[in-house]
Amino acid sequence: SARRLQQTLASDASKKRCYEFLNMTSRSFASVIKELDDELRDAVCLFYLVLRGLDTIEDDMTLDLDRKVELLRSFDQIIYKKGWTFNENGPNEKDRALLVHFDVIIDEFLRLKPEYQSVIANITKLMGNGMADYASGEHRENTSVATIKDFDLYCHYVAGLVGYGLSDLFAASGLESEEIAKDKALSNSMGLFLQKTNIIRDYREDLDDGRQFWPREIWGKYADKFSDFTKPENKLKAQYCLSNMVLNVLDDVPQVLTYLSKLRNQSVFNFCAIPQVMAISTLALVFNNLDIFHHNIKIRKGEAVKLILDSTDMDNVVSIFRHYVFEISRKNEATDPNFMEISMAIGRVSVSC
Ligand code: PS7
Ligand code: MN
Ligand code: MN
Ligand code: MN
Ligand code: MN
Ligand code: MN
Repeated sequence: SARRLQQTLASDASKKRCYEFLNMTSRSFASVIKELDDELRDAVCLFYLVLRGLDTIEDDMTLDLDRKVELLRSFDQIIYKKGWTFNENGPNEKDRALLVHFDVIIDEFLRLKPEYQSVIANITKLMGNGMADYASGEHRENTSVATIKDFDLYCHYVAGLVGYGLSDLFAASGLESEEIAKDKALSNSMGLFLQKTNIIRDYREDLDDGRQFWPREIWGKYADKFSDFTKPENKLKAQYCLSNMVLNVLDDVPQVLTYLSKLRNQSVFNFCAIPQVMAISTLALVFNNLDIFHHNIKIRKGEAVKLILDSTDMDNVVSIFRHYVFEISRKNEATDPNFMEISMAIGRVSVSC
């Protein structure tokens, strides 16, 4: 009928706009999401956009705190409110356009199969509440994350939960077996490895934005103030603090490799593996690299392209991990207080792959 046709055309247009928002807001995920098979692609795209909206609220340091907490805690309901848009003014956070036109994302979210909708809403609820706890000062000392346990919990909320949700979507699509969604610790590690590496690399950017994610339990061993690492007289302390952070992240590598080895679908494998190989190469780049205390560093474009082309199967991914873990062990210095523990963590990675 004419009405059906009109609805189909409207839906094609809003789906197209969602993919435009994806290209606009995601540096790294857009290309791997677009390569996913079938209906899983749309579900993951909408999952990304919903969480990108939530993270934009979390990251907005100009928003009134009570209002922020209210939005974060109710975001899982907002995604069901047809026509909802974010109208508060305030300086432009770079992803704000997505929230201003959030009605488009809601329309497409509501067109997903109910199974996909409920996975996304469930994770959004858990993440939004976790973000709200941290934004309102729980688990923190002043502005910093206090303990390693708090650090792990924060990373669980903002990234480990993404791992849970993605595994649930893979299973719901039938492209992967139900097994992949059962081992929560493996899915959590997939997110933690990405998030912790991002937090190390973004030391300076986050500090300049007034945000501190490194746990005091680690950095407090090396300085009195988190910003002290930018001072030239603290170079050595900064290097040792950084190596302690890298040591902390290496913990998750064996679980990441175990998770990847369980995947069966090629498009899902590429989607999962590419961000992880980018992270291990970033980790090798930041290790003992004092530039991170002054400006943003990134792996070179050519290296990133090569990694994407090479991440085709488990054997190749294991070779890539071995290569970068070897780079880390080559840079590991005997005078570093973390030398021995880093050697042991590398040993654990080596037996796992
Ligand atoms: C749904 C693909 C594959 C089992 C927006 C992918 C920000 C590192 O510093 O944007 O804010 O710029 O560079 C992604 C597990 C989450 C964890 C988390 C959702 C992998 C909102 C990614 C992405 C699980 C909270 C992006 C966690 O970093 O950060 C989808 C398996 C969003 C994944 C945030 C961070 C993601 C992140 P920045 P980025
Ligand atoms: Mn980023
Ligand atoms: Mn954030
Ligand atoms: Mn962010
Ligand atoms: Mn970051
Ligand atoms: Mn950022």
